[in-house]
Amino acid sequence: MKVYFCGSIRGGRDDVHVYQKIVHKLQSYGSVLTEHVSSAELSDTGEGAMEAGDQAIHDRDVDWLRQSDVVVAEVTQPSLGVGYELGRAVDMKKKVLCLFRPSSGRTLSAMIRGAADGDQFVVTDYSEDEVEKVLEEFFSLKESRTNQNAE
Ligand code: 6IA
Repeated sequence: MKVYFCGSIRGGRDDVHVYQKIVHKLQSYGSVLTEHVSSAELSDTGEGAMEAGDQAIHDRDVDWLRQSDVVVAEVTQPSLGVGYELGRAVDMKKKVLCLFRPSSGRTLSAMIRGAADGDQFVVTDYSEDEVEKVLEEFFSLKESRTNQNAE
């Protein structure tokens, strides 16, 4: 399974330690195409980034998004890039899980919360200590639905 993980980069790197936990867990389900998003070396100013220009980054990421089987986004830290990726993912009819931490004191965008349909586009409120359990539940449900559809 190919997983596309979205997390804020230029939107701010405050939650990078949470992205690391998520990516680590996602790697037990398949290959994470965007592992670099969780890199502690990557800063919002581009420090630690490859020399690719913005267009190359965009084109490569959209290509990975197309290849992916599932999209998981940590949406607590608002990011234009993550919002854009989610819009493209919906258009590509990808299965999407958005993870939001209410303890941040933020209110999630209505365009993300309001897109939830409980099936193809799932939005889950969680706290950092339950992130692994939330991912386990999502992937076991996803598997059982895939098996049902195959029968
Ligand atoms: O607007 P943001 O930068 O917060 O958007 C973050 C999202 O866009 C992530 O989920 C990534 O998949 C994607 N993205 C944005 N920038 C990059 C990038 N290098 N490399 C790969 N994916 C990216 C940018 C480095 C930059 C700080 C010079």
